[in-house]
Formats: sequence, C-alpha cells, structure tokens
Amino acid sequence: GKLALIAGVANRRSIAWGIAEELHAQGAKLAFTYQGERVEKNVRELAASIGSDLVVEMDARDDASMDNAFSEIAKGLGGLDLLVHSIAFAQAHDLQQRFIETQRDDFWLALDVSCYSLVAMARRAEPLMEARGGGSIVTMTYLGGERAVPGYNVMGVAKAALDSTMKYLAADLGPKNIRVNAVSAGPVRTLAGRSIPGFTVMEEMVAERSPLKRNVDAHDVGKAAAYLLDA
Ligand code: 0WE
Repeated sequence: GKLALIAGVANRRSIAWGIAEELHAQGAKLAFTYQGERVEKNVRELAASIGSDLVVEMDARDDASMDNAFSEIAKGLGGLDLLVHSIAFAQAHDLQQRFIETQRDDFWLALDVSCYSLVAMARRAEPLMEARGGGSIVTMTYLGGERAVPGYNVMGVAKAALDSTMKYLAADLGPKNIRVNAVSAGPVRTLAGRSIPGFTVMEEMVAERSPLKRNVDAHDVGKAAAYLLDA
C-alpha cells in the first residue's frame, strides 16, 4: 500500500524499471516521471502493464517542470512514501575523451542532472512524506564516484557529489523519519550502459572477479532498493 514515485525509466531495461517491478510485486502503488517525448510511449506502456496511469513529464534541469510534476503526482497518488531517483547524464564525448578535457558547461550539465536533481526532488518530496509520518528515498550510485574508473570521468565526479548529497539529505530528513540511501550497482546492461565503449569487456572483467561470477541485473538492484525503501 505504499505510494511511490519513480524517476528515470527510459525503457524496460532501465534500472528504474527493475525497481518499479519489485515495488509493484511488494504491493506499492506507483507513479512515474519521464524525460522527453522519445521515451513517453515506453513509460506509459510499462506503467500500464502494472496498472498505473500516473505518468508525468519532468525535466530535472527545470524547476517549473519539477514543481508541476510533484503537484500532479501528489494529486494523483494522494501522497508519497517512497522516492526512487535513477537519473544521470553526461555528454557522450565526456565518457570517451580524457577527463581533463571536460568543458565547464558539460561539467555542470552532468552535476545538474545527475546530482542536484536529487536535492530538488527531495525538497519537493519532504512535505508530502512528512504528511504521512515519514518516507524513504533511494538513488543510484556507482564505484566510479569513489575510485577513478577509466572513462567514467565527469560522471565519477557527479557520483562523488551524489554520495555526499545523499548523506547531507539524510541528516536533514532523518529527524522527519525520512531515510535517504544510495545503491551502488555494478555495471548493468541498460540504454545508458550499452552505449559505452568497452562496456562488454568491463562486464566480463567484473563478472570474473565477483564471488557469484556474474553481473547484477536491474532486478537484483530492484530488490536491494526495495529493502532500503522499506517497501
Ligand atoms: O552511470 C553510468 C552511466 C551513466 C551515463 C551513461 C551515458 C551514455 C549515453 C551517463 N550519461 C550518458 N550519456 C550518454 O550520452 N554507469 C554506472 C554505467 C557506466 O558508464 C561508464 C562506465 C559504467 C559502468 C562509462 C565509462 C566507464 C564505465
């Protein structure tokens, strides 16, 4: 019976969709935000497949768009308990060239979409969760924020900032019984993952070194997220 908002579904391979399926299986009522007309149809069809018609456009770089999305969702869901932030973007060339070449506007683009968006969403979620006596927020991070992973570059800087953002938000929201956590997934075969040069080789190397000798998929991540969300 928990009320959940999921931001970051692009298609059925998205980590956000793996989390959505798990939350649905555990009985949550779901709403979705999507970014851009290109993915609207995908997200509406996926939402419909689990009985949800609460799908609202939200541009994470636009405050007015975020205000509108949160007011639509608060109205449609009738409250909010769980928030899933599964949003990131860096220019493709910044994940290929040397990190040192990152330009100012592309640096801030990556930080804005991949990190500040969590602050912006948490601030809008706070009154809705407070009204229900508490809530829980989960975002997605990656090892490249802790160590220099070849090619991850400005996304690593954004994830380092995201990890810290998660902790400061937890400090602000904890007294209101709102928890904030991040799941650090390994490489997952998504739209974002697959378009990265050398992704397949990296996947093979990670699988070989891992205890289970395999990579995680969006459903593994979904189960970890659902636990942290206390779905
Ligand atoms: O966070 C990510 C990838 C996020 C991402 C992916 C893209 C591809 C398409 C952000 N922005 C874009 N922009 C695009 O235009 N991961 C954890 C997956 C990932 O990306 C890497 C990795 C791993 C793992 C890039 C280099 C090295 C490793």
